[in-house]
Amino acid sequence: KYISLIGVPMDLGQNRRGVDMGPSAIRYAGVMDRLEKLNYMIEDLGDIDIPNPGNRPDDKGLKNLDEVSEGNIRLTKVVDETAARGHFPLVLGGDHSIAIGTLAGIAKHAENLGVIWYDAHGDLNTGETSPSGNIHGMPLAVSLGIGNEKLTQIGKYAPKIRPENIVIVGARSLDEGEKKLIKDKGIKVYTMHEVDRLGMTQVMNDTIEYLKERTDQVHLSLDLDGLDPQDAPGVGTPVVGGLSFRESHLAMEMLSEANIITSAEFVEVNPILDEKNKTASVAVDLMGSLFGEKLL
Ligand code: DIR
Ligand code: MN
Ligand code: MN
Ligand code: MN
Repeated sequence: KYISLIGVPMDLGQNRRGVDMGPSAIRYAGVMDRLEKLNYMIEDLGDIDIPNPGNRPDDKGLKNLDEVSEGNIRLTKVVDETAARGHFPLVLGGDHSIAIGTLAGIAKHAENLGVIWYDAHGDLNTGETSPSGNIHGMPLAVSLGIGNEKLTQIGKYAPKIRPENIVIVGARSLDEGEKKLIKDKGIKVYTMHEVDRLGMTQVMNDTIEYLKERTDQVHLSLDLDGLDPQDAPGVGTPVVGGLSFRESHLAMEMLSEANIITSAEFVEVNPILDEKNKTASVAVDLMGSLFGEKLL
């Protein structure tokens, strides 16, 4: 089996500089060695070229719209080619706006793509509902075909995913427009309340069963801020009360056993805000579990 690493040094989808160094931080934390030990063939495709930020007013409330769009168009092409070669695309972020390109590249290779959105946030905003104008709060809406055309039309088709094929895990910060979209579209969400009540074992069992019934491939989009800031401090928008390292580790092991994940991205690693590269190390630990690492 082949895994292709794709770095995306994108920091224009949000306000905190430094997340563009996420791919370097994850490589430094030893992702190649870790996955090679699991008997995968790994190729590192290097980093996608991200345009410099322009010096002009926001586009209808969307910050750096043209640059985020162009970066994602380039990412779409690389993910598409990677999937076409039968490799597993493993995308390293970079802020979460890059999920727009990852999903645009991968979705055309599936009949019915499923998505696990592991995140403190819903990332279901549009220019109209966003409190920040930051595109990293919008990629899930964009992938549903909702939002600015310069984003929804990347890959020249929309939508990339159906609302009933999405499962959000770890949510604890949702804006009003996002709550409305979740209700209107019937998107399945395991908030922290459900994780507390049911435990991660049942949450993942239900998630796996749900996606197995209705999808043929599943993309894992893992925002490190889904974890609690104690375990993953190097993120731009930390929210207290998050998923623990242990819960996340278990979730990855269960996904590995179920063998349903066909592409993944680990995003929002910001080494400038981190403590001794802890968050990148956690990302690599989780990748290890996702790809089958076991103690015994
Ligand atoms: C907030 C924060 N909902 C926004 N979103 C974040 O700006 O749209 N997503 N941090 O990961
Ligand atoms: Mn930069
Ligand atoms: Mn996110
Ligand atoms: Mn988030």
